[in-house]
Amino acid sequence: MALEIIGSPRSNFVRTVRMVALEKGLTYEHVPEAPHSDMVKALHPLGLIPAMRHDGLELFESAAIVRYIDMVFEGPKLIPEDPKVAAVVNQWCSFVQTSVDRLFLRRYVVEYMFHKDTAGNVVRDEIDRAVKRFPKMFGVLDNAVKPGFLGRSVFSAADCFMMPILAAVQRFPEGVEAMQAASNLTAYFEKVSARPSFAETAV
Ligand SMILES: N[C@@H](CCC(=O)N[C@@H](CS)C(=O)NCC(=O)O)C(=O)O
Repeated sequence: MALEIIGSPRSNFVRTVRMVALEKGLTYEHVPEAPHSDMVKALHPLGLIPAMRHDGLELFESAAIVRYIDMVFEGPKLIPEDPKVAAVVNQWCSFVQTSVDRLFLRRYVVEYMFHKDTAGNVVRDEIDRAVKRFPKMFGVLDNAVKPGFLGRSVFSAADCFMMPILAAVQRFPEGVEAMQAASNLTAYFEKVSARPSFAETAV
């Protein structure tokens, strides 16, 4: 049975999983379901995306899906076999999936997109609080990509988590400004943007 990746292409975590499949050289079926659709609710207890189906297995949580795809299919290892190297990759995957996603996506991008007052103006309280934390987080990430990729010199699953979030944070002015001030991160973003897995999953 073909690998099915379920979830709207606009979701950063759906994009991560699709990037992983493409980096492995897989042909997969993308089912662009919105969160909380009947299909998604049947696959995820909270109705979140992404979800995956393959060979009788149904999965949710991007980290679990990424690990499954990397383990089961041929192609370059996106989480290396060596335990210490794998631990570092998993560390950065988890950091991006939790702390970076929370700050850049949930407290910034999502607030810009969906938190409006009755007149339709963006409500800035949470955005302004988030932006105050940008220098620290951009500094951490700028340092982490110094080896060439996130936390190391070789492309990995951590980059598949990082890139969609970096693309999203640059949709709004404070994100653009912070990115421009982070020279390593800018060079990293430009370099990884050229990979077909990133270009082909753009919306
Ligand atoms: N920890 C989950 C997070 C999934 C998640 O938050 N997905 C978002 C889209 S990026 C979603 O479905 N949001 C809908 C909602 O929160 O109602 C994972 O890594 O898969």
